[in-house]
Amino acid sequence: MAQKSYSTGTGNGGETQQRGGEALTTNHGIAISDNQNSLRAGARGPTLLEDFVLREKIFHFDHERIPERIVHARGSVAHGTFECIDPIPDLTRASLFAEKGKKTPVIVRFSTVAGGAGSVDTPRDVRGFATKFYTDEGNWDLVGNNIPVFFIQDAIKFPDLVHSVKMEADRGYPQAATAHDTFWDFVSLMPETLHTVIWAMSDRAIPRSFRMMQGFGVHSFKLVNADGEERFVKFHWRPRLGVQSLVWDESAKMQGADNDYHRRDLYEAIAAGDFPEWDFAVQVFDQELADSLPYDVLDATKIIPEEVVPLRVIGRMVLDRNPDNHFAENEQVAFLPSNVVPGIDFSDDPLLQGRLFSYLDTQKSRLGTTNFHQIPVNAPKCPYANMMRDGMMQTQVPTGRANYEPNSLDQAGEDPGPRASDAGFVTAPAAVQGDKLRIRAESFGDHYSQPRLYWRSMTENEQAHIASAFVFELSKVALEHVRNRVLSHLRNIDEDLAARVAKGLAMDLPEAAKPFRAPVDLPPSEALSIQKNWQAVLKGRKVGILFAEGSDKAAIDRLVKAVTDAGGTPFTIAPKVGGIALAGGEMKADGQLAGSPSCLFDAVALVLTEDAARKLTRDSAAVAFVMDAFAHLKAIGHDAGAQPLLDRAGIEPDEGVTDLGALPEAATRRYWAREPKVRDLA
Ligand code: HDE
Repeated sequence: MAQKSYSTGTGNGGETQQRGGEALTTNHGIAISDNQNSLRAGARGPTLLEDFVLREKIFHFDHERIPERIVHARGSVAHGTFECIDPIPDLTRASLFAEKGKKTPVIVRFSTVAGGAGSVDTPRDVRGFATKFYTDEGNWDLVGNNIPVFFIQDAIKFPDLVHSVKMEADRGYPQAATAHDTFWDFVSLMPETLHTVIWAMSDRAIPRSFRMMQGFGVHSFKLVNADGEERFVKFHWRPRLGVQSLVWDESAKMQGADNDYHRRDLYEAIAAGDFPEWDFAVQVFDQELADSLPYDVLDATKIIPEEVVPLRVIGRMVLDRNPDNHFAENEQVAFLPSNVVPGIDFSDDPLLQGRLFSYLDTQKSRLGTTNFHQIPVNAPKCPYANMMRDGMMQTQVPTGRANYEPNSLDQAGEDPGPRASDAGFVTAPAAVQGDKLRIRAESFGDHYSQPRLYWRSMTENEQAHIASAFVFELSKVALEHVRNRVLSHLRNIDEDLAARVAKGLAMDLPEAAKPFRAPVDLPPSEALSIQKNWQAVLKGRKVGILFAEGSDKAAIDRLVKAVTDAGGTPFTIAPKVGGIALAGGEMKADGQLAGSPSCLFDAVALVLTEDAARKLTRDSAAVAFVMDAFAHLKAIGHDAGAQPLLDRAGIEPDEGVTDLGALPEAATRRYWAREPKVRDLA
């Protein structure tokens, strides 16, 4: 029997479509009569080599996988639209920013960095935030991260950084984790990593959702207007739901409960019409301001705090369409920082300059051909034409003989092909002079002031998370000299941080490392703290409602409605999913208790009779459900019947433990003040 839906080549230049209900054929269009049995000699005899249907099917299957990305292998994509809300023609000639209301289609790929394509979604890691804008002047790829700085200053260190963080070369573990010898060895020897490392040890590296992450272009780029005037710019995405993160124990438990937590979260939100949105903002500054700063704007390990150069919101992005096919849109999408449109230009940041080569190069190894731009997800949505020809998997059929330029074929009445135009991309002219040297600028030499700025911008609780993350990671480092060296750097960031980490490791503090440039005290930036900028909304958050036999159906219905009305997503959980008799009717649950631990929800409700609660005190999944919700600093709403289960889980009442009516409001927050009761932080 034929499959319901399958892909067919249309024979018109490689375009494929999904169609249904038509004849199943081979890749060469021969109709297949039987897709269940191979061709054999006799009913129980050997299979025949002649079976082209079998051979083609297995041949194709054998080659279905392509190399995964060397970094950012695990990612999730969504389509959407960028809209210009505050045009900036005075700053850039880029057409996507020219008019208020102008819309540009986009695809965004969010990713982890260190893990393989099949690894988990919630390790401690930087997240990629790569956007391809299909502008009417060609594709612009803003290939950013959710952390505004990077580990290294020069592209030549990238292979070393990545080798050190990936699973160790001999043993092949750990997967998707920085907590091991080689990563911290590299960090301890390269103090330029420390700013990004302190961000990675903070809650930024355990995001609650892709929908709740900021995005940063990281490097200084340039904007160039129609008069050729140029300014520096840094690009920022700001999630409308605010930045939200997990707590560490929760993120670790999620890895067991749902490998695909972030991918599922994004897909389900879009499928439900709950489209994630971001503001797009620029930080624009000129050379004079750059020269006045105590750090170098070409150094990708530095931020420019919002308090120094404010953000100007110029656009918004909505992601409203899920991919139709994971391979075609996620595995095959190719982002290139070298894709810029007229009006956007590169700075001399040595990390950016190296990236301009790497991403084009890697596509040949991953997608196998220089014609990767013809893959539908990568092709520009505006016309494109040039004299580049042929190559593996060429799918276009250019006509005529104009495959060189200049030519005068038009004088013979032939099509001369495309020509360069005045409207084309012009590199912003810059005077460059200097000796050819393999050297790092001295202005890149302060590695401690900005990590100190970050540390001092955090709440007390956020600082405790950072110190505890250092303790956790370094506790997994077996090489004592490496731990010592990391501690010696932490002293230059902040003595209190260093002392707390040393105490957490039960180690003595070593001498402070000798800095190349002595750190200075930069003013803290409120904008960097997640907790100080928390948006108390239920929109985008999920509430797990546990019920069991005999629960009050009306109370569950009321809660489901209240959560939905407030923009949240209710999810009902019971020991059995198929339908349970309740007071007031029968009810099916969305998930079974054993497969729906509370780490998957932002808040939980317990709607239980006393009898059922008593019974659940003997079910470790139910006890852990409540204990973990409390330990993960979540709101717990409950009725009177749930008390035996709360007692068994050792719940001490606080402002996050409420009755069912107060839960929708309480569920908009996390209860950080509870943390010292449930965890011994560094
Ligand atoms: Fe990347 N990076 N990177 N990177 N990067 C890749 O390109 C590289 C850097 C980032 O979802 C690779 O197509 C070098 C900074 C994202 O497909 C590779 C250097 C930032 C993604 C590569 C950097 C990023 C990548 C692997 C130092 C934030 C995923 C596959 C000079 C601004 C894109 C690929 C996607 C992917 C090289 C540093 C972000 C190997 C050499 C800084 C979001 O080419």
